[in-house]
Amino acid sequence: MRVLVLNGPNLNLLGSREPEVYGRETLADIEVLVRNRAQALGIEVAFAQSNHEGDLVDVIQAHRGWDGLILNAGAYTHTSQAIPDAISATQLLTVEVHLSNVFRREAFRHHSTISPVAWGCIVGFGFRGYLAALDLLHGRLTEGTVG
Ligand code: CA2
Repeated sequence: MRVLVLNGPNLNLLGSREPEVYGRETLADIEVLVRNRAQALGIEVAFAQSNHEGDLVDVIQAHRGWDGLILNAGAYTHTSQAIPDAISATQLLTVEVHLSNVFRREAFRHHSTISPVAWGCIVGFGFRGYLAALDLLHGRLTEGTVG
């Protein structure tokens, strides 16, 4: 089982500012936590981050045929048409993750262009959202159920 964990713009800055919104963990910390959980579950993971929308599309396309995608597209969540198109084109089973509870924040963060093409969305649980996404993908892919 192969899962891509993809992070969008500014998430490379995690841990440096706004810990009350995004937590104290750096993206490298989150990668270690995800890799440890993935190893325990027998999942191969690839981790990537980019500040550029087209790069995110390229990475998604390059992982066509993988089993799952855990995606925090950052602010592109609210604007991108190309990223959901890439998800639709590759048919990657996608869990959308947001560290913060976007529904407690500004109205522009309440809309996601990713959600309509995602299996589901996890918001507001900080780094734990990535671990939950991994568990959910593992459950669905091993049980063969849709839910
Ligand atoms: O809550 C999330 O995970 C977001 O995807 C984070 C995005 C934001 O635009 C979305 O609305 C919700 C922003 C990520 C910015 O990350 C920073 C990290 C450290 C310091 C400043 C920004």
